[in-house]
Amino acid sequence: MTSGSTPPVATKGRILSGIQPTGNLHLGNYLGAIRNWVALQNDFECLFCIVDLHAITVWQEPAALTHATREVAAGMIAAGIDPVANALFVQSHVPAHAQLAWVFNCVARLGWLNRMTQFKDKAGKDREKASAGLYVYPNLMAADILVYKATHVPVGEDQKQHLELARDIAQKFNSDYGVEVFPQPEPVIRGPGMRVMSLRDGSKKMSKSDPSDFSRINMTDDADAIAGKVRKATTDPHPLPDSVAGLEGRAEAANLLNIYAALTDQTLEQVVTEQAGQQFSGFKAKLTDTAVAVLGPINAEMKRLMNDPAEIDKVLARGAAKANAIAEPVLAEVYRTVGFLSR
Ligand code: AQP
Repeated sequence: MTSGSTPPVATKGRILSGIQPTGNLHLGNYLGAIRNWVALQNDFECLFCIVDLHAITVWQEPAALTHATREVAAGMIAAGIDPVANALFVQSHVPAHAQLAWVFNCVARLGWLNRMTQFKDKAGKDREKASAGLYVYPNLMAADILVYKATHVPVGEDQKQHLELARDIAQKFNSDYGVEVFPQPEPVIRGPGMRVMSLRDGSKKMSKSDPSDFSRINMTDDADAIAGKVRKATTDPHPLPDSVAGLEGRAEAANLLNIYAALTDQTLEQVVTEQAGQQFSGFKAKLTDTAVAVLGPINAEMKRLMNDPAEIDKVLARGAAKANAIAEPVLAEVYRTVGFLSR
């Protein structure tokens, strides 16, 4: 580890965004996160982290994890993330994430972690069998953010509680040691911030780890696969309503209309008015065409990038070098503050 002074945060603010290489990127990742990150690049200094340390909090097949790590990188670049202007890197390539997370394991209180709803959701009924890593996942997420002194974090609804915890950890560290090492990272919400639900069950979010591939539209799906999945998407026997209120109790219809609205950059109200009284068959055909038009070019670029894994690895190595240059001095500052003997 090198020491020295911490590089200043860019005046426009620094953003840390993370994504797990736990499988295929899907439409939820694209509409709920990546598309917004692309827009944020213009206004902030951005660090995009492929969080493989988080991924192994639940079992990952090693070869699949390696493949997914490159595929997520390809998907982000194909969707418009600029890896030259920003840093796109793999979390395990920047050791300071795990090193700072250990310090945070000693700052965060058990009571704080016990309140994390995502642990309860992901651990399920058999909590005793969940990994210790899944339990302390929020401390690692705090380290992901604070090791860069990030000022802003784009968060979905499901990550808000973890960002609050990162803020609590930053504050407790500063006050325990009587320092001002960490800023209070702010949530940033840009775009519709939508939650895309499973195509099979409108009450579950679209997810990489859902065992049914028909539950999601992958960013790698071709036009035929998209058409097949939209055709098989769960619906109900009624025509589409003429008001948003008419979507009450119709989670699957609401999900498809929300997806269409996001893909066409319209509000849900506009789409409901436009599609009022339509049968699902006609609407699904429109939705398919729109999804293919948006995802087709991304899909083609992803395939091109995946044909040259060495080039992806090079991009990620450059990203890691940039990230390490920011993170190492922050970790050194933390170690000095804590009182670790310098090497
Ligand atoms: N269905 C979704 N709708 C909107 N946004 C979503 N995101 C994920 N699913 C949806 C957002 O994508 C970003 C990266 O997510 P992640 O990969 O770090 O973790 P996740 O939220 O746990 O995603 P998955 O697909 O559900 O992965 P698994 O199955 O491994 O848990 C985040 O900003 C997230 O909000």
